[in-house]
Amino acid sequence: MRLYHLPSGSVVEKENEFFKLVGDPAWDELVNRDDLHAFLKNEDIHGARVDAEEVFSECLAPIGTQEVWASGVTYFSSRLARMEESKDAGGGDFYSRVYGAERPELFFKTTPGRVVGPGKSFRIRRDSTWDVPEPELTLFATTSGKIVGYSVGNDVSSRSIEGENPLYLPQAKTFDDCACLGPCLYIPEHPLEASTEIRMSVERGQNEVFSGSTTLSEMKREPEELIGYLYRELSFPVGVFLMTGTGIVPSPDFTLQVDDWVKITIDGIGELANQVAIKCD
Ligand code: DO4
Ligand code: MG
Repeated sequence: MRLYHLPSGSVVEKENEFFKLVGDPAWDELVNRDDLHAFLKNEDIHGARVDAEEVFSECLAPIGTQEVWASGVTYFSSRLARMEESKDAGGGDFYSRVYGAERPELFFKTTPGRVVGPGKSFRIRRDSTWDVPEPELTLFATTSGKIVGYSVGNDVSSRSIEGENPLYLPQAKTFDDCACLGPCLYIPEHPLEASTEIRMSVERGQNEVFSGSTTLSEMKREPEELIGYLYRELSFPVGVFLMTGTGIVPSPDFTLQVDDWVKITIDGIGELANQVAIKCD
């Protein structure tokens, strides 16, 4: 099942049909339940039917007041890219160490107000010269730490700032409109298969200037392992979103440009499409 967050309320998609939820529950309370799949399956809460077109044209990022966290260097391709971009700053060793370490790299990505939903523009920094989208499976875990949903995330990043010094990571990662999330929260009965594919393309005008793909089998860490570390000394009263790291890294000569469209698809979840903007004064 898929759950969409619309300005007019929440909509559940079941077998290609879309239903408003009875009683219009608040998003935070709706999603933060360990039995979310069973709850949404119950037809007693399925209200009026909604057109698919209305859902896709209006849906917002599937987030309420949750924090968004992220994981780093969870794919071999990301380890290589980080080592390359930081070699002049002497940072390469950190990335190879964290890839092999027991403890994963986890960092705070952003607050919900800096997250953009489907079809909306995200930002790249004016003081950055090398910018990339990072297509990432994004977990939603409840207060108890149970992973009940998945979404498509874009951990937009400045490689020039991160590459200059690993201590600049928060500036490379967190700024206005620095994350994209959507189009829905996917709530399967069972965890995602390792064969689940993540695909990304970047379109510039009429041209596709990048395309790439990976599968979850390439990820070095298990989703439960990442959530386990995140919850060690942190509590999340309304649950949390956790991006799981990128396994698709464009070649070093690629940088995002204003007006590029980034399209990310994850099997079962759907497509998240966003355009690049820059901050205007
Ligand atoms: O180590 C820096 C962040 C890496 C990251 O965001 C990723 O691997 O996806
Ligand atoms: Mg990332």
